[in-house]
Amino acid sequence: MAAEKGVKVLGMWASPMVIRVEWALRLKGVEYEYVDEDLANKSADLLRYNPVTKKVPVLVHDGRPIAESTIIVEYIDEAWKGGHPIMPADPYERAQARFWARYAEDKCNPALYPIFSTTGEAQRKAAHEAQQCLKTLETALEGKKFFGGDAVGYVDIIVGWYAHWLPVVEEVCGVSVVTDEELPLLKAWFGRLLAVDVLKAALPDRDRLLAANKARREQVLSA
Ligand SMILES: N[C@@H](CCC(=O)N[C@@H](CS)C(=O)NCC(=O)O)C(=O)O
Repeated sequence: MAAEKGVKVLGMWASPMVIRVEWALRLKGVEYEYVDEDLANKSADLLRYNPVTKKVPVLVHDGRPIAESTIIVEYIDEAWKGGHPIMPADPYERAQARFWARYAEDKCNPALYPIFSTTGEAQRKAAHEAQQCLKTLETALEGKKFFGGDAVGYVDIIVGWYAHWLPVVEEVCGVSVVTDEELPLLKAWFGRLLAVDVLKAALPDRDRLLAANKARREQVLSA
């Protein structure tokens, strides 16, 4: 049987990890088929293409699957060399981009999640700790329009979900994390990032995201 041709993304509409892959493909101008997964009832394709973690996103390129969003984004940049460059051309800058992406994955994301599962004093403490992490991340934006410089690059794609998802989490949880006072560079970057048409076009509907996160928070707090 001939190998399956084309580009497919196995995703889940509310996933901030999946948006990275869709953004990278859209920035490159690559056409793809999007398949929305029910994560409570994973498809045979998801289990077959990502038997190790069974998570989305999975990119399937000409029948060959790749898992892990950060790895997929790097793959997209290498597989479609033309068009919008995602990784910096300079090896030192590339290493710096990987460093900040890793910092966000390893430090900022785990610091953000507890805001969602706590209330009161514990939540205030979690929000403060998340702010400290984001303040460190923000230093990588100093003097720049995007983390990638004048254009959206790897770090923007990896942490860009904050711009759309964090204000939703703030509203659902009744806390302020990214404010003009505490994180002015990051806040201004939120606005610039969400004004990029190709990125904006892939975002999930805010009201739907808000409703899903409200329901999830209630579920988490009542568990
Ligand atoms: N490190 C992974 C994380 C992916 C991930 O956590 N995906 C979630 C959706 S946001 C998922 O598939 N969850 C289903 C599960 O854990 O079974 C990546 O960056 O791709």
